[in-house]
This record gives sequence, C-alpha cells and structure tokens, in this order.
Amino acid sequence: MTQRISLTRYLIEKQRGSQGASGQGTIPPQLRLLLEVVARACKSISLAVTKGALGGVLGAAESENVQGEIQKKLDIIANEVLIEANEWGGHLAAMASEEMEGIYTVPNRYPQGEYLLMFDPLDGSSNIDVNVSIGTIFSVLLKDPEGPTVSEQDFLQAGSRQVAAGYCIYGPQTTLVLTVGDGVAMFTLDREQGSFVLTQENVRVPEDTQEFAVNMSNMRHWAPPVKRYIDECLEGKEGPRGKDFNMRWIASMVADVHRILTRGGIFMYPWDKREPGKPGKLRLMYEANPMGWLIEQAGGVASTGTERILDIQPTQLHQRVSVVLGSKNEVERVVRYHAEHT
Ligand code: AHM
Ligand code: MG
Repeated sequence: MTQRISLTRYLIEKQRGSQGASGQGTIPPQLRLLLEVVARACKSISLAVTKGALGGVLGAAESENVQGEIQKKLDIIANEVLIEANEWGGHLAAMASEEMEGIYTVPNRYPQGEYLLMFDPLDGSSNIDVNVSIGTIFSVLLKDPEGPTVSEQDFLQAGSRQVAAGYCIYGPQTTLVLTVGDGVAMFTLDREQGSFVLTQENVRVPEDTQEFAVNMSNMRHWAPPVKRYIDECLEGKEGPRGKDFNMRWIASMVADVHRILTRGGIFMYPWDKREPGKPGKLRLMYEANPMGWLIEQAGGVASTGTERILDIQPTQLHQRVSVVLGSKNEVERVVRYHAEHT
C-alpha cells in the first residue's frame, strides 16, 4: 500500500527542506505551526457545517459585518473558531477577517509572533442554509520586523508578499488546498482518523478551457470587454471562438476556484457599474489575493482585467477588487480585450 502523507508530515518535510535534516527548509517552524493551527480550526468549522440544522447553526445572526452584510450564525462561529485557535500559539502578531472591522491583535497575555493571518472565515455565505459547498479562505503575511507594535498598516502589503495561502472547502469532501510558494497541494480530511491526507500535489490548471463561471444576471452592468468575452463564448461553435462553452456558477468562490484548480476554467467577478465607488464585489486581501496566488502557483493567471491582482498595493483592509482568474489563455484573452478597448 502506498504510504499516506498527512498534512503534518508534509509540513514537517517542507520545514526540513528537500535535502533532509541539514537542508534549508521552504517554511520556518513558526509558519508550519500556524498552518497546522489553521487546518485544525478548519476541521472544527467542517464539523459545525456538517451538523447543519442539528447543531442549531443555520440561519442569520442578529448582526451585520463591516460591509453591511447580514451575518449568518456560521460566519460568526467560524470567525470565533479561527481566532480562538490562533491567538495563543505565539506564532501570530495579529489577524484580520471579513467579519471584523479592524484588526485583532494577539492579546498581551500571549506571546506575539511575526505572522499576520487574514481570512474569510466562511465564504459563500448565501449557500450555508441551502447545503451547497462553502469554505474558509486564508492568507499569511509577515509583519515588518522593525515596527514596534502591529497596526492595520502592517497588513497593507501586495499579494505577491504572501508567504502562505489556501482555502478549505466544505463540500461532499472537506479538502484543504495550500501553497507556500512552491506549487499547490490538496489534502482531503479523513474523518475517521481526524487528519488531512495529501491527495494531490503539483496541481496544474489547464491553459485552455471551454467553461466559464460568472453571475450572468449582472451582464447589463458589465464593462464592454467583459460583455464581449462572454458574448463570444455564448455564440459557441458558430461564433469567433469556434467552440461551445459550458457555464457553472456556484456563488461560492471556493467551490468555483476548486473546480478550476481541478479541471480548468475561467472565473470572473468583474468590475460592474452598479456601485461606482467599488471596483468589484470580492475582497482583495482575503479572497482575491490568496485565490490569485493559488491559481498562479498552479500555472493559471489572476488579473483584474487590467493588472495582475498580486501587484495591487492595498490601501484598505476590506478593499474590493475586480477578479478574472483561471486558465491562462482565457484570462489573457480577457486582459487583451480590456487593452484593445482603451
Ligand atoms: P461572501 O464572502 O459574503 O460569501 O461573498 C463572496 C461570494 C463569493 O464566494 C462568490 O463568488 C460571490 O460572493 C457570489 O456572489 P453573487 O451572489 O453576487 O453571485
Ligand atoms: Mg467571502
């Protein structure tokens, strides 16, 4: 029987480096600890999600988050699980979340580490109550070692400076997908053993695809290059693309991105003209950056339509961004249509 590699072993081997005990590791011990803790928190969230109505966790809470969205009970539970799991280990300086307005600094009673953790504790909230896949997205940065105390400013780093990123999807299986900058690996939760087991390494997104993911009900609000791209897909074999396209839209970015990492595709939540001040719906720091890095690490492309997502210098913790990501040749086509339009 082939040996099963647990997430713990995978991370320890990454820490040691490919040369064994004497080699230079790809991740320092504190980052390994952090990722183990995030994975443990995801296991708890997965359990709560699985219980559903039996656990009394469905439905709305009586509160709104910073973006004015009604919080679901599970949004709040997942946020608390991640904070409680991560605050005492000594590996973090602070955390930030879709569900909290400001940053959460590690309390004084615990040692402070050098990492910053950002997360969307439960992405795809509209799917919670209808038993469709949802997930936790996370992104890890390093704090400026010179800064005496940690502030929101420390978080405002471009996505290209992430040191780890990933998501955990709660679907028919619970799967943790991770990058530390040397490819993408997937770990499936073995519920009997209680551990994540490596089930795929060196994940690659096919360069071409015939599948797009976009919320078509927003079509009338899109910019002309996005409209042109989708119109051409819809024309199928008879149109300029000369092939038929299929469409999927799960309304859970984790599930849509997971499908793209698995079999290719293009995902778009582009800029639209509904809310002029907002460049898109999705959040840069804890949705677009980690997903964008995973896609790039798997050979895909992540763009706003006009620039690489990972190059954006953030100015706000909760800033929004236009997102076009997935199979290289399709995303590059959308970027080209934007360039041709200006
Ligand atoms: P959320 O973080 O509040 O759950 O919102 C993000 C989600 C994404 O997962 C998904 O791609 C998108 O919102 C779906 O939006 P829409 O309902 O407009 O199609
Ligand atoms: Mg989200």
